[in-house]
Amino acid sequence: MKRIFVPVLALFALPLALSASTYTVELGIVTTPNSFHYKAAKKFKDIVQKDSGGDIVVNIHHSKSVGSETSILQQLQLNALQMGVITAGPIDKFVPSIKAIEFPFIFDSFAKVDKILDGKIGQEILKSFKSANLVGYHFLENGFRNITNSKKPIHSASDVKGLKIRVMNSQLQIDIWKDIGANPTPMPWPIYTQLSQHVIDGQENPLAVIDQYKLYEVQKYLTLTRHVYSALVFVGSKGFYDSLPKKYQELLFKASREASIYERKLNRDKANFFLSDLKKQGMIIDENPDLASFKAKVKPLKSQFNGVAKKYLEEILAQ
Ligand code: EAX
Repeated sequence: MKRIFVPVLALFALPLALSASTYTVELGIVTTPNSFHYKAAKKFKDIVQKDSGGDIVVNIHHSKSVGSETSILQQLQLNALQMGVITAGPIDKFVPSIKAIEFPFIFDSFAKVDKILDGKIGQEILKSFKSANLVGYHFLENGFRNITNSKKPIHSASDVKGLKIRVMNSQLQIDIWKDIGANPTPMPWPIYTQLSQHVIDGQENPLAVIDQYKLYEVQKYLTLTRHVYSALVFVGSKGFYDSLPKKYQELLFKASREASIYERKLNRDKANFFLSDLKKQGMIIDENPDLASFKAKVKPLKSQFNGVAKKYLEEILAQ
């Protein structure tokens, strides 16, 4: 039966698929379908396909099936992929000015986050993606990052001393954890295996990521440091963008904006759920760490900033 039906189906399906759409967007993310990255990508896909009447098809490649975030960015530069939902951290190798929003302890509320990211500084950073042969479409949200580890409770910066911490592939993130006193190693996400095999003692991520990746199985201690606000970005290939008619260029911006607004709300609405679930899973949580001790350690990092990143950082700090 199969031998007869498969070729017949294929004959019908192929010309249909070819005639139905003019453009294909291959979209890469490193996280699994239960992540916020995926939910945003799915929303983007739905809007683009619907509003283009099927003329643009979006294929989502999740769970690192097309490589790490750094590799996705390189593939976007070459138009080997057309879109990605990427964490701001590893983007700073491509777009240095984004470091300004990844500096520790600069955001004390979502209101300030939205004001900066959707305001002049955010818009200028997104525009500067062009210089890296990329398109910065819109900011969305990973969340405030918190430290976890398998060794001991962390209350103040001195407790971090000597711990092997995985960080994102970003010199700024390495420097932050060096200055706090840890022994940081950059690694691409995901890192469950390295944690379970004790190649590293700890890591830092938003509560949603910690919970969705079941890091409570391999990390006993969680400290609500909220040290870095972790933005995600809808990033695209500039080559692909330039090849599109204007109406579709505008559609990609519109779909990114709508998917970002949708995802930020979803993420924020669920914040309490993740904290209570991590408690339920048995993590030992310090909800009131000595943040002053962490802030004191990272303060000197400001002097390493120069150029536009320095200008943005000063403007953010002044607000
Ligand atoms: O969601 O690499 C990381 O730590 C990022 O936060 C990643 O997006 C996981």
